[in-house]
Amino acid sequence: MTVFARILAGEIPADFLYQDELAVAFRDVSPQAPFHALVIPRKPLKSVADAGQEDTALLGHLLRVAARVAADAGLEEGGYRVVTNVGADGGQTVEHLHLHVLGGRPMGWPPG
Ligand code: DGP
Repeated sequence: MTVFARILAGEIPADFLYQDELAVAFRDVSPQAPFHALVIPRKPLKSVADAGQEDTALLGHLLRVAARVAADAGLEEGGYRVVTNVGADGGQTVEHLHLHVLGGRPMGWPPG
C-alpha cells in the first residue's frame, strides 16, 4: 500500500485542499515552492504510464483539479507549474499517480 493510498484511506493525515468522488488534492509534506500541492486520483494508478483508454476522462479531470487548486491559491496571475514524474529517471518516489502543482516563485527550465 502506498503512502497516498494510506492518505486516501484516512490512515495518514493530510492537509486537504480539494476532494471529490474521483480525486483529492492536499499539500505536499516536503514543499519545493511556497505553494506545493499534489492532485491524485482515488483510483490507484501507478503513473500516467499505467493509465488506459478508460482513464482518459480521469486524466483530464486531474488537470482541471490542478488548475482549480492553483486558482484557489491565488496563482493564476503569477502562473504556476503542473508536473507529473514517472519512474526512476522521472524522479517518481510514490507509485500512485500524482500531479505536482507548484507556484509562488519563478520556476527554472529545464527542470533538474
Ligand atoms: P514524486 O517524487 O513525484 O513521487 O513525489 C512524491 C511527493 O510526495 C513528494 O514531493 C513528497 C510527497 N509525500 C511523500 N510522502 C508524503 C506524505 O506522507 N504526505 C504528503 N502530504 N506528501 C508526501
